[in-house]
Amino acid sequence: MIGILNVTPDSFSGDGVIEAASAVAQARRMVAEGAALVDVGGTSTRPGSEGVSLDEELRRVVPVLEAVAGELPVSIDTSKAEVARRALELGAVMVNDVTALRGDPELAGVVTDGGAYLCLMHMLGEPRTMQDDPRYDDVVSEVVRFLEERLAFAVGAGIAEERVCVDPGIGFGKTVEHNLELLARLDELLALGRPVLVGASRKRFLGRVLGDPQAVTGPVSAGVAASVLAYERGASLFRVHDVREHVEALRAAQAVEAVAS
Ligand code: HH2
Repeated sequence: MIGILNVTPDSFSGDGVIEAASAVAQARRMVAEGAALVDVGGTSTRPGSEGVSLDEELRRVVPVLEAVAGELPVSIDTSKAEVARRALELGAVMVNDVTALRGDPELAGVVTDGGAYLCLMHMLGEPRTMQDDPRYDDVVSEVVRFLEERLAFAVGAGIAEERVCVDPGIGFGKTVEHNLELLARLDELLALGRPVLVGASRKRFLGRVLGDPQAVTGPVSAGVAASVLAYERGASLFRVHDVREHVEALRAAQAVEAVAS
């Protein structure tokens, strides 16, 4: 389980904290609730967002990383090589890049040199415009092909394949139907031979499935259902806001599976 720690004023779920002290408290709580990793991010990638400058991103995440990265297992949610470099120096163990190494040409080298784990995520377009009428012939095979190509790129850049996980990028350039199809056919991503990470937590498609066409978030309960279904289809990493609820739900799902197998 990966707990989300948004050090932002504008994250879509409204959970962002900008005060280092509250961020640290939130990180400790998530680990106590069962998170194996805390994913620290200093820039919102919600639909329509513009991104922030390097200085601003560093100003947000460095104090939090200084306080927690030595004490707790931390990943850094960034596409910027300099942010990743500082985070790894401060003790982060994974880089979570929503651009899958397409955003900053220096990032692959930073991951290689730091011996870090890496998450490669699929996104169609960029956050500012990604929800403007995204189209695919077959969303699942296109996402698989993209991740396969990015995985080969990462390995070619010297990143150890066994350190990489892949993520279909729920909500990143996808309609409600695309997100549902990716979850329904998540097992097709297992062909890549890497652990599959899913981030459905509180995302807007869940609110829209429940009948609100203008929803910008979805309820925790619906996110938990999506994670359990993803788990059943082979996902092994879950990036979530609500750690306790997900840990409990997945433990129950595991107990059922243990009897079934
Ligand atoms: N989703 C968000 C951000 N980073 N990284 C991965 N690997 N997978 C995801 O699905 C993913 C991600 C968006 O969620 P959040 O961080 O809560 O919101 P915001 O970007 O608005 O801060």
